[in-house]
Amino acid sequence: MSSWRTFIQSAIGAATVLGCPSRLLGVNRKRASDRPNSSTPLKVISPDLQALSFTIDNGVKVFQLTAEPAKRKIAPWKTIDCWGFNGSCPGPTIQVNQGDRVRLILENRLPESTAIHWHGLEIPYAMDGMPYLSQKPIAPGSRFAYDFTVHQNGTFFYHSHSPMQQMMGMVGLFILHPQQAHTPAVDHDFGVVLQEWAVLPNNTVPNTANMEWNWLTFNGAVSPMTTPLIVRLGSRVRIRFVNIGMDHHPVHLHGHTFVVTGTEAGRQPETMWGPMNTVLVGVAQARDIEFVANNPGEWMLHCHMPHHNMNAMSDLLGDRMMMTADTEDDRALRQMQTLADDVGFEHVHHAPIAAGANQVPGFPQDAFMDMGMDETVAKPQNNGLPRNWSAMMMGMMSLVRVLPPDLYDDVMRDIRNGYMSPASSATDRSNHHHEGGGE
Ligand SMILES: [Cu+2]
Repeated sequence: MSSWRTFIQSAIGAATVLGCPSRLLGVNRKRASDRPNSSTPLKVISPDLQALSFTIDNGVKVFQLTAEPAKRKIAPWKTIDCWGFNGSCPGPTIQVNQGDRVRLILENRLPESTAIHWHGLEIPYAMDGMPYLSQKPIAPGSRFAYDFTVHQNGTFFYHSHSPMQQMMGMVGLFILHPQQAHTPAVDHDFGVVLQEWAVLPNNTVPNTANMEWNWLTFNGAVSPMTTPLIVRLGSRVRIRFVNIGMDHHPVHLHGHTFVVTGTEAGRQPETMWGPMNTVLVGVAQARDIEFVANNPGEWMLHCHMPHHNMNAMSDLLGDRMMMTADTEDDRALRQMQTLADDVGFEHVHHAPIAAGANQVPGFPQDAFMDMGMDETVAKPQNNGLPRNWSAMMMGMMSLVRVLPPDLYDDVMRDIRNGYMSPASSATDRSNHHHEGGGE
C-alpha cells in the first residue's frame, strides 16, 4: 500500500503523456477492459443502490416492485423517512434489453393510492401509469401488473406520477440496453439519480411543499457518503444522470472533457457530440456522458449550484445557534469539536483564517464548513484517498477515481474482499494552523 503515497505525484507526470484530444471520441484507442466481447452491453453500476433481479415466466422477465415507506441514511448523522421501492429510495435499478417482454408487478404498501409511470417509454396506453386515465389508482394493499415489450434503448426511469410522491423519493433507474453495445464501447457504465430534499433540523420527513432544499443527493446519499466511481486509467467511461425533482443540476466533472451521447429519449447521433465538462440535467431529463479517463487523479463530480454542494450545516449547528461571528477562532473550533463528538466524527478541521478575520464584513463564509469524517464514511472504494479528503465533500458530489492499472486492481481487490485501508496509510493533505488540531 506504500504506492498510495506516491500516486498523486506520479499521476501528475503521467497526465501529460496520456492527455490527447483525439482520444475523446475513442478512435483507435487501446482497450482497457477485461471484457472478452465488446459488443455485449455492460451492466450499469449505480453506486449505493441495489439492482432489481427478475424471474423468467414463458420468456417474460418478471420484476417485483413494492411501493413502500423507507428509511434512507443520507448522511452519517441523518436518516430520513422517505418513500421508495423495495425498501430503497431511490428504488432499485432495473436493467433489461431492447426487445425484452417485461412484466413489472407493483404491490402498493403505501398508506395511499399510487401507480408507476415508465418515463419516456413508447408502450401501450394502458401501461402508462396515469391514475384515472390509463388505469385505476392502485389502492393500498393491492397490486397491478405492467406488461409490455421494450423496443427502445437508453437511460430511462420509473416514477410515481403523483408530484408529492415523487418528492418523497419514488423514482428508480430503468436502463434499456441495446442489443449491440454502442460504439465506441465503454469499459465502465454508471447510473446516478439526482434528488433534492427539504428536511428541517430535528425532522426526518421531507417537506414536499418546500421550494428550498437543504439536502442534495446522488443515489440517495450526500457526499462524502456517496461511493466514488472507480475507473481504470485509459478506459472509456459512461455516466448516466437522471433528474426527477424540482431543480435543475449542472453536473461538472473535473480534469476531463466529455460528450453527451444520450438524452432521456436515447442515443444521440455523433454529430451532436460537442465537447463539454458541465452538463445541465434538467428536471425530467436524462443525460449520458462519455469520456476517456485519460487523466489520473481523484476528480470531483458534482452539481455546480453552490447551494447544491453544501450539506445542511444547520442540522449540525442546532438551527444556527453557534455564534461564530462573535467568537474567537479557538473557541469556535472547540464548539465545532463538541458538535462533531455528538455525531461521532473523528476529526474537525477548518481552513486557516486571517488574524482579525471577525473585523471583515461577511466573515465567516466557508471557514467553518469543512468537516472531515473519513473514518465515519470508510469503505473500500475510498482506500488510498488523502487523509481528511472528506472535509470539503458535501451535497451533490462524488469522486471519479481515475486509477493507474496497479492501483485500480488494488482497489477492486479491496472491494471484493471488503478491506478498508487504515486512514493513516494515506497522506494528510489538510492544512492545519492549529497546534495538534484534531491530529
Ligand atoms: Cu444541483
